[in-house]
Amino acid sequence: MHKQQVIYQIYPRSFADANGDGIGDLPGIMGKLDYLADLGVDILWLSPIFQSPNADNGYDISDYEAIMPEFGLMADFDDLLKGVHERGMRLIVDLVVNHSSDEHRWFQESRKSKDNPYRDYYIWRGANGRKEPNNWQSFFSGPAWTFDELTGEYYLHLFAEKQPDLNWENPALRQEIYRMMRFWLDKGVDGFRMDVIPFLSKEHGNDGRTFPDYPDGRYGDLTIHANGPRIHEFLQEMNREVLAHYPNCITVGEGFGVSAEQANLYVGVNRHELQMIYHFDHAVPREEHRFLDPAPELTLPELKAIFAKWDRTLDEGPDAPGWQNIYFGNHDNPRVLSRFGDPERYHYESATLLATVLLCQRGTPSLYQGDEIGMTNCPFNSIHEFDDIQVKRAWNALIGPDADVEKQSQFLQTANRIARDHARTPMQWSHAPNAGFTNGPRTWLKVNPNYRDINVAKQKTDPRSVINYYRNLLQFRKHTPVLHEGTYRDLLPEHPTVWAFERRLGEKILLVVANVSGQETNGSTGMTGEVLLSNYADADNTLRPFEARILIIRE
Ligand code: ISL
Ligand code: CA
Repeated sequence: MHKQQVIYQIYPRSFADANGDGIGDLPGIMGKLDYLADLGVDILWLSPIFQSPNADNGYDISDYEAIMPEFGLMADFDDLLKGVHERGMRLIVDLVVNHSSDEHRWFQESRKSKDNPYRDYYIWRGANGRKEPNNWQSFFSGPAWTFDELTGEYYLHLFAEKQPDLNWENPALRQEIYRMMRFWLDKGVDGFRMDVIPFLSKEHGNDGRTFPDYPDGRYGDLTIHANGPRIHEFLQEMNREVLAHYPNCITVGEGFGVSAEQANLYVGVNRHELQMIYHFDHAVPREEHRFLDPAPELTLPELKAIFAKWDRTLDEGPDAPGWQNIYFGNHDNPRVLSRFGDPERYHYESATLLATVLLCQRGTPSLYQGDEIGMTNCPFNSIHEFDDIQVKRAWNALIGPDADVEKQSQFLQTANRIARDHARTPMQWSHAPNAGFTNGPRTWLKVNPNYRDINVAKQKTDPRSVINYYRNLLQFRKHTPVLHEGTYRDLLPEHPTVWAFERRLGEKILLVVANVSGQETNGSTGMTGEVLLSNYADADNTLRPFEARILIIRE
């Protein structure tokens, strides 16, 4: 079922604002369900919509069974879920259970005293004569431990101090999570995207209590916290206790820190853990030091190799086959069009090429809101224009108050390449003020100034537009089984600018040929066949800038 389907990720804060407060909300999404159904996507993934103080825009939950007031009421959610189902779509919510908000009542109780019944819902340790219990670092700069005066101990938070890690060693906590999952599934929710799920199990020392320092050479490498000793025990328990009782439940694991070789431990068909996982091998590296020392962008051969490796390893090994959720964009990465396309010179061609490559790969694709109209990175002119806690914490850690201008501009230049905010600027619906995202006077985050040129309304009526190419391609994909189950083979793995691959299912062979560059290819790629779909009106035997074609080969 999920192998034919396409996921569309909505970042509710930035999708559509129905009450004019400049913040996206559930009624806003409700108003766009016909748009989404018409686009042709199948499963909507909502980034967190639950009660939260928004230290990390909802990835810090203070009540797992209440809707964030800024987003609306539970009645709005019930209407939305009904509306999604009436249109034949499904809805999955974001399960953020590696950590909660420090404003969750569990944590408020836990911090009251060492013998509070909720104490062990979280991970508390003494300093043992050190500065912190060990040298673990947070994703959002600084130590992963914060001292709590009242009980004189530290609590663990791999993310912000307002995101204390939940203690999955505690069976009572696990049962609370399973009960909450059933609450949403019994309401009719169709499944979960599982936030940093590989991190639930933490590596303990031999005494079962101390946490070992980072080993030499891996200080601050947070992927070390993934794939802990009991992670598969916990996920198999979650499956036994919850997921197995809801056979249509969709589960997508955020596979941060999971290698291709480890993937089938999570998604192998007989593992009874998760249905699919997405990886980070092509995500933009964003550890703190990257804000001054950015990693070079992937070359095309490197990107192709990542896709080929993951496709191959899911078919190999004792737990094969597995399945993956593939993507180019999400709320944690800059816009894919700005990474691998050329929005200035070839906006339509490069946006539609990226759509073609992604939607013809093997795996369940996730589209990210706005990619279907070719939204791009946004110019942020000062640190004050950014919202993301990760950017702000890195700025404070790297650029103190007296940093020289050179260092400040270096940080801003890099943040304008890698920050997560690029994916979080308001969806661009029309050329109306604030891109039609809100009728109110302001928005919670800057609107990309290019919204007059790039917006839904302008493209809807244009037959040669990014969104209409997506609609056609989504329909094509829906009716082309070789794209669901067919094998994948990269035909030109070393070619510096052309991505050419084959999908094969029985006698059916499809070729996808894409020129991921602004230069026309010299001479033919030798890939010939009947053109089924292309982002150019005609086809000759060279590939023009960002030209993508889907060919059928009749053997
Ligand atoms: O900084 C990152 C990796 O270098 C981010 O991609 C992100 O922190 C990480 O991938 C985990 O992501 C998930 O958990 C975070 C939240 O900030 C992200 O938005 C979420 O997708 C904490 O819940
Ligand atoms: Ca609103």
